[in-house]
Amino acid sequence: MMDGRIQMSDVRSKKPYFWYKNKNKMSKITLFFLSVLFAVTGFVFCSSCQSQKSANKDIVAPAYTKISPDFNADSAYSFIGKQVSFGPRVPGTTAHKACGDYLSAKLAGFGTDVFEQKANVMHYNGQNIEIRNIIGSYQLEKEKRILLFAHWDSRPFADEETDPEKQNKPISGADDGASGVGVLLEIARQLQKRPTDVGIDIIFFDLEDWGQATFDKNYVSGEWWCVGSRYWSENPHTVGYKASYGILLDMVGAANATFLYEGYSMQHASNVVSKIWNIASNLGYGRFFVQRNGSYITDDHVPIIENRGIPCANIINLKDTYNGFAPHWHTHNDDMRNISKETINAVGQTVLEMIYREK
Ligand code: AHN
Ligand code: ZN
Repeated sequence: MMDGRIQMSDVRSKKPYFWYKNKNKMSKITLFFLSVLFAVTGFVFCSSCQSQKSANKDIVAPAYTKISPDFNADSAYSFIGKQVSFGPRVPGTTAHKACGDYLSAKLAGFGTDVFEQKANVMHYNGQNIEIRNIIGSYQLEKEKRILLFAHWDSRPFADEETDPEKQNKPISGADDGASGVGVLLEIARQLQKRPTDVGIDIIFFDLEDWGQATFDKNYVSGEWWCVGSRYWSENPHTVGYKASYGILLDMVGAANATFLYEGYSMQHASNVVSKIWNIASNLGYGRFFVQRNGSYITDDHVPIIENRGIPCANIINLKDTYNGFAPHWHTHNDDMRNISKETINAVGQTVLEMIYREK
């Protein structure tokens, strides 16, 4: 009983096997093994704690490294203001001609190969309108290409106004038209400084916004929206033009804009949409790029999807209003007061990041 060996009675009394009735007799060897055991379990436990901590850190805050150059919202803002300063860019007017010349010169100045596509189309009112699509291309030798586009014309009437007097006047279109073009001009300025791995084509489409007015009682059936992009989609400036995908910027300038998942974009380019919206979220622009379904909008991306088979995503400010758009849409409130540098920065930086990540 007193020789230090384990007794059956000790086991039954649930004392651990290394329990000794006489602690003084605990052998030095046993003490040594015990301390080794504690040291090893302590080390294993602590190191597993450490790795657990760093694993948790990775899950909570995934590191995202922006690889694109900084988009300059002041610069984009000034390009929007310049377009608006010409007056409404209604096809057939001197303001339209002057703004077209400005856009073409800007694209050339930013180092693109410029191609202007001109054509005459018959519109629903019997008017013959000359359209002018303005195209700027980077690195034409590259086979893999991405298409970025916006419309540069502005609507000849303000049919969302209630006063008939106001309805018949053309809108400034700071958001509806000029914003997308302004953001793309700033992207072009960045592309001149540092090229992407893929080729980029920028197209400013004409005659997007002369769809028949809601107040017009002589309804004429036909495709009266997106005429410039439809023309180009059937007659591309280079034979068999192809791009991996396209991104349309339409009404991307308003404060608190919400870019929902537009219907046709989801139907034909859901992978492009998820990439764009994920990048926006990673860059901290989730407030603008809301991950929620929006409505289907007949816009410049539709003829390009249909006729060229290019998957296109539309970045467009969609709202839960009766017409689906922001309150200034097709009214005289669509002027520079609506343009937010925060919004154009979110859009410009997201699109830049998207194209600089392309290999
Ligand atoms: C429709 O209202 C069906 N499409 C409008 C597309 C548009 C007009 N984008 C800007 N202005
Ligand atoms: Zn419009």
